[in-house]
Amino acid sequence: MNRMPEDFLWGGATAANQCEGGFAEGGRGLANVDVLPAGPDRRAVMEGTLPMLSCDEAHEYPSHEAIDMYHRFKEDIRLFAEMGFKCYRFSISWSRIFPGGDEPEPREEGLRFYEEVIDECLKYGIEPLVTICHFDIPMHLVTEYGSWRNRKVVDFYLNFCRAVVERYKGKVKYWLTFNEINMLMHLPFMGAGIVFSPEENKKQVQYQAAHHELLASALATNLIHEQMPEAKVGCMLAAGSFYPYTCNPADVWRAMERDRENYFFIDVQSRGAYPSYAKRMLEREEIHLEMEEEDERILRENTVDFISFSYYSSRLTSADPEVCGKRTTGNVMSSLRNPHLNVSEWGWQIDPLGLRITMNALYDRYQKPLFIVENGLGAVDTPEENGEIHDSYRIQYLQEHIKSMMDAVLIDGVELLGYTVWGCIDLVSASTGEMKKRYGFIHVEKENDGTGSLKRTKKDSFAWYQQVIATNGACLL
Ligand code: BGP
Repeated sequence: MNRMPEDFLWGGATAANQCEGGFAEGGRGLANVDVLPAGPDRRAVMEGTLPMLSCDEAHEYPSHEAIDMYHRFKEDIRLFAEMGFKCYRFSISWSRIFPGGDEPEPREEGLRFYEEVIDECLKYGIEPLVTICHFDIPMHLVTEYGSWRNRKVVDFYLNFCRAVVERYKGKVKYWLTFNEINMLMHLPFMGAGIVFSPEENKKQVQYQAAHHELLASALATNLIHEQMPEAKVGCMLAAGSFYPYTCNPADVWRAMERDRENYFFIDVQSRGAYPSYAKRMLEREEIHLEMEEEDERILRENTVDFISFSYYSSRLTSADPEVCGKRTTGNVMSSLRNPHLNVSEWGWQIDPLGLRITMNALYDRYQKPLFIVENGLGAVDTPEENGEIHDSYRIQYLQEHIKSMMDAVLIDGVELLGYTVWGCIDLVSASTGEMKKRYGFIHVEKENDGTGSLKRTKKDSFAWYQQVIATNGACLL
C-alpha cells in the first residue's frame, strides 16, 4: 500500500482577494481585504490597530488587480485540469454578491461569475470546494455595523450563504463556512473586519465576534444540510501543533494552552459546545458574552462533517519568559525558533513530520475526516534567461509533506478527504501583500511593484505534481 485511495481529492487552493483582482468590476463593493496596503503599514492595519477604512493615494493595494483571475479563470482552470486536479478550492467574494452586505437581494452578475467558475471546473471533472468567506467582509458592514462584533452581521452572512447555496446546489458538494476562523484572534481586521478603539477591551470584542462567527457557521451548516443533504460542510483551522521548548512540565502545559487558543473554535464547530476550559477562561478574564437562548442549541445541533485546515509549520513555545526572546514568524502566529528545523526565506519553519503530528492530533481529538486545504512553500522564484523556472526547493518541500501526509493516512489510519496545495498559481501573499512570495506550480509574471504582463508559465513543479496526482502519490520523485 503506497498510494492514496482512488477517490482522494488532489488539487490546489486560492482565495478571491488574493487572485481575482477586478475589485471594482461587475458592481463589486469595497471589502476589508481591499484596504490592506502593501508595505510597512500592512501589519497594523491587519491587526485592527491602524484603522484604514478606505483607500488613499499614498498606498498600493495589491488585491485590486492581484493576478487578474477575474478575467483569466478559464485559462487558469484549464492549466489546473492539465495538472490532473481532482479538486479546486476557491472562495467567493462576499461583496461581489452583496456589495454593501445588507441589501435584500444578491447581484446577478456576481452569482453568474462564480457559476461560470464552477461550471468550468465541472467541465474538467474537477470537484469545486467553496470557501464561503475567506477573510473578507463588505466594508459597509465594517463601517456601519462594526463587523462581526454586531449580531446583525450573522443574518447578513446567512443571506449571503442562502444566495450562493440556492444558486450552486447540486453543483458543489464541499463547503467551508470560514477560512482560518482562528485568525480573528491574531489579525482581527484582516480575518474579520474588526477595528478597535484604543480604550476597549480587545479580548471582549474578539470573543463576542467569535461567538457570532461560530453561530453563523452553525446556521450556515444547517442551511447547507437542509438544501443539500448530500453536501459536506467543514470548519477550517490555521493549524500546526505547538511543541514544548523542553520536557519541563511547565513548557508542556504552556504548549497545551497555546494549542487550545486555536482548538477553541474547532471544538465548538465540531463538538457543538463551548469547551469547559474556554468557559473558565472567559470567566477568569471577565469576558461576558452576549448570547441568546437558542444559541447553545444551534451550536449543538449543527456540527461540521469534516475538519479542514492549513498547515505550513509547527510551532514552539516555552513557559520561561527569558527563552521567549528568540521568536520567528510563521503564518502569523509567532513561535520560538526550533533548532531542529530549517526555515523558509520568510522565516517559516519547515516541519514535514509536524504535519503528521498535527493530523494525528486533530483526528484523535475530533474523530472526523480531515481535509488539508492549504500547504505549500512561499519562495522567491528566479526565471532562467529562457523563462524556465526550476523550483526544486518547492518540489522538495511538497515531496516531504506529502510523504508525511501519506504516512498519517496509510500507517496511522487517519481519514483524509483531500489535499489542496496553497497558491497553486502564484498570487498575492496574505501576510505581506507581496507577489515575490510565490507558492505556485504556475508562475505569474507580476512583480511587487505591480508591473508585469500577467503571463502564466509552468514551473518544474507543474509536471512533478501532475505525476504525483497521476500515480495517486505512488511516485513522489
Ligand atoms: C493562510 C491563508 C491564505 C494564505 C496562506 C499563506 O493563512 O489562509 O490566505 O495566504 O496563509 O500565507 P501568506 O500568503 O502570508 O504567505
